[in-house]
Amino acid sequence: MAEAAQKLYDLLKADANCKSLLAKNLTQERFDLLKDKTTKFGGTLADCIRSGCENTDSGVGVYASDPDAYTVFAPLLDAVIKDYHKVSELNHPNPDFGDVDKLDFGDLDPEGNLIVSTRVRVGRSHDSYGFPPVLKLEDRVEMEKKTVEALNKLEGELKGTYYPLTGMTKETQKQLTDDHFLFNDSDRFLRAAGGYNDWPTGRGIFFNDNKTFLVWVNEEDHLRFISMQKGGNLKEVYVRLVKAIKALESSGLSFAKREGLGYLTFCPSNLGTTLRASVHIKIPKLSQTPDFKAFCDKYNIQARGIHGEHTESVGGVYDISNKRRLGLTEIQAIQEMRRGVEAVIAEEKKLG
Ligand code: ADP
Ligand code: CIR
Repeated sequence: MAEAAQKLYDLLKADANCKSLLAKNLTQERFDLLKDKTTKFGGTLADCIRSGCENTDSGVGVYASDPDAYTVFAPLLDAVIKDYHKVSELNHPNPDFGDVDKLDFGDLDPEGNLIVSTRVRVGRSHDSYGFPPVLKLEDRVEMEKKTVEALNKLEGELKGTYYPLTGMTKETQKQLTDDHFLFNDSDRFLRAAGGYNDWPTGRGIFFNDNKTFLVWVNEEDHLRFISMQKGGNLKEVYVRLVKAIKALESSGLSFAKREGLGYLTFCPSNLGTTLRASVHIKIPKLSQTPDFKAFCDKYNIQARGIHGEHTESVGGVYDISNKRRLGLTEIQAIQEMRRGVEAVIAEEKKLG
């Protein structure tokens, strides 16, 4: 067990240029302290660091093997979490979605010139199961069954149908992915972490008729709830997601949570609120300025390509979202994204 971790650690140390949070925070002292430990789900240090050691161009480089890893491997994971979310203490507040009847924002781009679409997602984990490195095929199948039972209870605007990946034609999968609704198995960071083990068994997507509310089952996290639509109406998208979270939390499912860390997810970058609110936005001018990255950092926003993390922009359209998810409430994360997007729009117009 320790040998597997040692081999991986050697790979990490062999890349002197590695800038990941793993490389920064996995000191020899922490490695020695953790290398022989195992979680109650059977997770090891090797399971947590494999992706970052095999992919030294990782930004974060760590995935938790299971919910218990956040306790057993806390000396490493806490340091990475503080670094990513820019907090000095791990005292994540209780969920607070704000008063959805009194939101002080609506459409972030009322003229409809720049924002192509808006999406807000959260992740949830079943508290009785581990994360991909320790999951067995039967676990995924069981989780899928429990999840679909809960999803089938949704009503009104949230009512929809579950489409398992097993049996879905390649054409349908491609179309849904190209249209930004479905995930695929092309992320090498997630693959190295065990995220695609037994692919595609146990995975699938649920959505309503309008494809404005979707649930990913057993992608990176056990569950991802997604609200999205064309245009820039953040209010409509957010209110729908809050409604869905509340409905699913009272549907019999029990989600992994930890005092001070909020909701637990596979990747430590998603902990806490687990909320990522994004727009696809046309910013051909701002994105070409040398200060684009610094501009994003200033507003705690992150720019991604339009086919998801680690992809490129197409035609000057970027995915702009809140970067921090822990140490602030859901409504504060939304407001952080909103302020960032408003600043991006103002800057793009100024440059025009
Ligand atoms: P996440 O962290 O939410 O899983 P990814 O970066 O992997 O995000 O993106 C997942 C999918 O969601 C991709 O297909 C991406 O294009 C799509 N997506 C993200 N934000 C938006 C948006 N605002 N509008 C449309 N699609 C989006
Ligand atoms: C990295 O470290 O760059 C990848 N493991 C991705 C980190 C954050 N993204 C994610 O969880 N999807």
